[in-house]
Amino acid sequence: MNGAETVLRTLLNNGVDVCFANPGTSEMQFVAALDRHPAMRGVLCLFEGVATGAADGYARMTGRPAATLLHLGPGLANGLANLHNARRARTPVVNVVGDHARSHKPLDSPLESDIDAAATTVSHWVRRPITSADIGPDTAAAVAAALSAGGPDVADRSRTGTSGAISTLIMAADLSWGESTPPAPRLPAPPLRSVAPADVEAAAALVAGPEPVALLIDGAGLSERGLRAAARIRKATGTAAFCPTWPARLRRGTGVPAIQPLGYRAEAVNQQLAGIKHLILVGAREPVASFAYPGRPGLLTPPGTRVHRFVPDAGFDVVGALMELAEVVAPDVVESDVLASDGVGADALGAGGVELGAVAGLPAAQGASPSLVNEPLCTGNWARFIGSLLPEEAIVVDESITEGMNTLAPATADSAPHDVLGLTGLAIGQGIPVAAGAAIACPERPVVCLQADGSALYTISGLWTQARENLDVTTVILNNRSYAILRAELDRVGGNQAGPAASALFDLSRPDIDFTAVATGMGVPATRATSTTELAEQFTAALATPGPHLIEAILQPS
Ligand SMILES: Cc1ncc(C[n+]2csc(CCOP(=O)(O)OP(=O)(O)O)c2C)c(N)n1
Repeated sequence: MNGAETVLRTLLNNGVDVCFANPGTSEMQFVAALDRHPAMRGVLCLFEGVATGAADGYARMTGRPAATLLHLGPGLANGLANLHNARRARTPVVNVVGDHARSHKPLDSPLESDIDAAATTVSHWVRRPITSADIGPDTAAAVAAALSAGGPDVADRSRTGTSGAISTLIMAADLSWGESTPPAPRLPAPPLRSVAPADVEAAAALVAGPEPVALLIDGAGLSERGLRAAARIRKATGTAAFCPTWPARLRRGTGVPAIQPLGYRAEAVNQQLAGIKHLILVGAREPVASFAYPGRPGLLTPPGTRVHRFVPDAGFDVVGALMELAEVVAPDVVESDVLASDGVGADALGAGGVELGAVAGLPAAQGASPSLVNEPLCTGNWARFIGSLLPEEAIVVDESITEGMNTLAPATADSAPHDVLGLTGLAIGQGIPVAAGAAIACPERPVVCLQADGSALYTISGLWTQARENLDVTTVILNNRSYAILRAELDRVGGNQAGPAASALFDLSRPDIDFTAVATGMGVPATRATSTTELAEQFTAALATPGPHLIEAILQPS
């Protein structure tokens, strides 16, 4: 057995059986070993950002890491942006990066670069096996490290969401082709940590006390069990709850207590948190503005609000902590009493506190026909139609950027129950790859990728992987033919009105990009919609036919 085979077999022993790959010469031994071990599913990605994004989507849905197979420093570097998103999502990923044989490295051949430096920017764990005896144990350690931020076992992770990290194993070619020792057995993942009883009591005192309190929940707390526990707390005490703008994974829809995402812009968050005296972090980071703006604070917590780190990070048992808190402050409210209408949004807060489950004017839940006013598609209407037609147990990948920023959450609060996967690290180009990975993770569930046009183009070749693997993904390109968010940002940083030179850098026309032609060329059947009726018809037809589809929704300026 050679070293590459030891890596592959150790990955399999440790529950890693999908590998999103873009290989080169230094990874050929690993590629050859795939034929001897069909239990490992190799998935070809035509750009490394697709491989790393797909690994992220896969693990967000299974709780188990996938492997990526990347070609030296440049291959890893091409995948960094989506590894950054995965790191921010706390997704477990195991990168296997090939390197030159050690005898070859001093020759400074063309692909020689500092792989370790590139890996360190996103990885929680980086290691190079030194001898053949290290290969099995180091590979097992890579998987354990990816799961190190918590999770008692694989089955539990898949129910509750991920709390992992990025591991990068760098394999010198001579170790890959050399004779190796046997694969290593499974290493247990470390258990989630529990919150101390004193911390539960302290949080309970705040929640049950006289001053306005809000929970900010992330990680596994956004699973159905977590949201039900938060809804119990709210029902007994009136405590509001929020989640990040674009969480890694959020359960939403009928029967699921709704939670209000914090707005993307500071002004919205200021409104949402106005009057709150205590903000209790439950597996969430303190809210900060995504960027600095002249004269504006970066921290979004209002000056009079105290922040309490009840569940410091997702390495803790977030759901368990919420349930313990619910037991203390809401012992008489049982889970079955908590309906979607008991959402944990901030409706009690006045300005800015709109409970998503109760937003007026939305189409009825899935199955009922929305009032189909046939009008040109625009920012204001597409989400309502998608929301009303969303199938049961859909996985919604949200890279809708400006087009869904304020509309998607309310439009889907009453949709059939589904999971939403968000743009955690704001490195765009995540949607199409994450959708591919999620579809491989959950072949029985429909995946709906709501994809802004500019962001789509970074990793558009992921459509080809969706076609190659015949994945059940319906991509809706929200085509406003611009980097719309950047127009607003120019103004917000004090850059004044965009003149012709600045405008040219936000404009995706001249020429218009024909997404239906691009998709068809990659093997994904595609249609174009310009009106709400066309979108509804094409979306329904795409969902009814297995395999990937793309709908290019041409949006008029609102
Ligand atoms: C990797 C990366 N490169 C560049 C950016 C900067 N950026 C943020 S949003 C954006 C444009 C997004 O345009 P689009 O996807 O069409 O969405 P829209 O703003 O039109 O809603 C860019 C270039 C980024 N966030 N990440």
